[in-house]
Amino acid sequence: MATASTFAGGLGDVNNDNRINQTDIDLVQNHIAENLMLKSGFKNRADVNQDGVINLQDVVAMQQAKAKRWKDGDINGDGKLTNADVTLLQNYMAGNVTLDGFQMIKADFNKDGKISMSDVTDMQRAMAK
Ligand SMILES: [Ca+2]
Ligand SMILES: [Ca+2]
Ligand SMILES: [Ca+2]
Repeated sequence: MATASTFAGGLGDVNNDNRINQTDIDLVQNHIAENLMLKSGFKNRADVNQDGVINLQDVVAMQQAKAKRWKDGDINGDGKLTNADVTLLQNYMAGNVTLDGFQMIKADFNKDGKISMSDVTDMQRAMAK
């Protein structure tokens, strides 16, 4: 596990405590309302759909992540981590499909706050176990 001193939180886990809860949602809502501006390292994790702006869409995705039971890497939401999820992520990275914010949160499999090739390889490794 990464140390707490680094910006290791996954997408949506703004305060980096390993869960997405009301505290994270409050941070993002305060940022949107300009009551409290997030620092750059926090901002990336608050922009869960990675469209470059932190807005209500990100809050909605975080509320979904908080309210629903979900599994890391289960991007298509069928309750399992399978090749279909890996293919979906690869297609997303190739620009063939778009993912919504909640899917992006699940796609950040290694919880480093971005969607990258390492999520694909880590998902494949997790499936091979
Ligand atoms: Ca966004
Ligand atoms: Ca799945
Ligand atoms: Ca990642």
